Amino acid sequence: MKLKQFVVALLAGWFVLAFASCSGGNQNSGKAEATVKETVEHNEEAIEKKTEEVKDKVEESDKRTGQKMKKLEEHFALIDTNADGKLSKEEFNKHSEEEYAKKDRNGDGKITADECKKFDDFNTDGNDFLSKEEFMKGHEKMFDRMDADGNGEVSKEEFLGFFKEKAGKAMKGKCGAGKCGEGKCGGGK
Ligand SMILES: [Ca+2]
Ligand SMILES: [Ca+2]
Ligand SMILES: [Ca+2]
Repeated sequence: MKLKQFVVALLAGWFVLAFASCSGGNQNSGKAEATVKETVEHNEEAIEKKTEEVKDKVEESDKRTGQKMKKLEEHFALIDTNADGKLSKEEFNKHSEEEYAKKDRNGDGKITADECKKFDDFNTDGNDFLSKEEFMKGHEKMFDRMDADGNGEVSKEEFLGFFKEKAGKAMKGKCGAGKCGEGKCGGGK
């Protein structure tokens, strides 16, 4: 779709150019015609080249998105321990607990800012580490946000939708105020 729009825009640009060249009087119409022909050929080449470039870029980005979605789906399957295609709060909490244990490498019950991108959001008491309670509460809030229809379970669609929306927001550069990197603490990594 984007590719098509791009090509259309390029073609529109070419018509404007061609028209401008043609409307320069007819004294040198032969010469002008040759110039237009040259311009056309040149532009066709340029369009072809650009089209290929854009196509490559779109393919690359599709591939990246595909990989990301695949990772998210794998992550969902990992949390969905009874494999019923839905995440219960129990499943999600259990996963959060495991994530906490993983992140707290030296096992002192503290997670520091560099170990968790959601640190500021989760660190409700404002000290310099996340307690397990803070980590769990933060993830519970995240669960509620993911559960878009509020039925107490997170479906795969809700899960993927949550991270898709987040990715969209990040792409638009609206990720201020500590909203970036959401889910990096275990929700969607
Ligand atoms: Ca489940
Ligand atoms: Ca804390
Ligand atoms: Ca739900």
